[in-house]
Amino acid sequence: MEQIFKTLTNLIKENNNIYIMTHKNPDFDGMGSAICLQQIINSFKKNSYIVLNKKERNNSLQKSYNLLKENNLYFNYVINPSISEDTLLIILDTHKQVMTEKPKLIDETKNVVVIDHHIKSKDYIKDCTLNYINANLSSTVEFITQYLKYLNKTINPLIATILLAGLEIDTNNFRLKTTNQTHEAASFLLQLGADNVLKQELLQENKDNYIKRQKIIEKSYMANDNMILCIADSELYENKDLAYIAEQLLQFENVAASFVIGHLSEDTVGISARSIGNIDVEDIMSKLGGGGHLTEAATQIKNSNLKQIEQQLLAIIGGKDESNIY
Ligand SMILES: [Mn+2]
Repeated sequence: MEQIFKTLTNLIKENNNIYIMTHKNPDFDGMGSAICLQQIINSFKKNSYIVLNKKERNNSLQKSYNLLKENNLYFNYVINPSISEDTLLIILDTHKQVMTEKPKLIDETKNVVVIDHHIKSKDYIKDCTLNYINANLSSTVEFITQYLKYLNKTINPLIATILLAGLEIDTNNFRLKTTNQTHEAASFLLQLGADNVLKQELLQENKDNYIKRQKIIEKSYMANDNMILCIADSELYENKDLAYIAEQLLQFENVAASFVIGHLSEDTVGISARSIGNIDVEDIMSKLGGGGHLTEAATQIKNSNLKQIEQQLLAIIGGKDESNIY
């Protein structure tokens, strides 16, 4: 780990045009880590930009951005970066090109660094200057926190709070992928002044959304010994809503993998899949044209309906349809 930190520090110091990029639909782990890394880069008296998309960000992240702004901690970001010979591109929280905010950027940049905590898949970004993919880490926050510690640097308490939120989300409240190092990272963030109450506020959600989600969860059923299926109603959902339900389903007895099926648009049905680690949901989703990681994967299918997709999925996982017993 120390060698990685050393190399990363040298790369930052050697380059003048630094971009930080996380995955599409950024979350607290990816964006929190990016914001923290930018602060670290600032402390080396170097400029950097976080690569973002024009599209709307999720609500709680927006709350964090507003708070950062109020505290004069607003981060540098760019929508259309310009690559040069001495550009250093640091990718956080994913190691797959297609999942990044701007995949093309990777082809254009000579110096690419990848830091991720997901289980390494075959289509990882090749030809990196530095590549650190460690599935023993709970989150990218865990990496960044250890990096802070290694550099003997502190961070603003508000950023520490955002990082703690990221750590909590990625571990599903310290239930998944959590090691002693994860708790050490949390402890360090609290030492730096992370605010537990504010963190709760950042993670608070709209009550109607909660109730809607619970109603969907109510309809879930065990498709076989250890896989749970959940079919949403005919309303439209965002990917992240389906993903969140899939994550929640993992907390129930006997559940090793969860699948949530719902409409993403009029003609597109999405499945979000999660696993606690012993079932490869990427493999299952790839059979339906999707992808992801061992513990989190998804797919989108056009011109089909919920019932058809449910049947296709049941055929793949060898389950039986119990949805009508409710
Ligand atoms: Mn993550």
